[in-house]
Amino acid sequence: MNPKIGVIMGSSSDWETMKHACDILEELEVPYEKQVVSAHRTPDLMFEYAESARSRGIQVIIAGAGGAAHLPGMVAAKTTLPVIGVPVQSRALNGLDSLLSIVQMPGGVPVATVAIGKAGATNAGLLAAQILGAFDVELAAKLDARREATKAQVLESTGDLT
Ligand code: RP5
Repeated sequence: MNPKIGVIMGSSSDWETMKHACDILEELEVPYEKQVVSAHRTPDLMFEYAESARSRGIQVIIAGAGGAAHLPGMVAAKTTLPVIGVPVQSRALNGLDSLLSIVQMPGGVPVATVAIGKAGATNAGLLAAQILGAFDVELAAKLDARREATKAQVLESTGDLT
């Protein structure tokens, strides 16, 4: 199956976080691709990736980066595909730098920014799937079933309060 979601990250050191987005896409059987694309170290590749994504069949891009996290915003500047930005938890500032770099986009060039770290990456996978699920009843049913399972787990967890 051709990939529908592009998962990119600024460094292989981001993989520990970004794998959680990919885990969700695997679980939901959404075809995706993953690649290291750095805004600062491989800027030409970043532009080429963003410019060619739609013609290659990509429908949503998930971009994770840490520190001076320019990747999601710069990719969004070069495509009108939806871009979801994942702030990776940085060593120096715990990801606050990543979050602010990604979330404070100028009006006109949106990046859907999720939480810092693992929860954000998980939600990026889910949000990407939900965007596709707006036009895909089978995928929407899987997402609904996942929500039901989450609800059941929370309800059952009261039993753990011993
Ligand atoms: C960013 O710099 C990357 O997204 C990564 O989060 C951070 C550190 O990269 P490495 O020095 O670990 O390659 O561009």
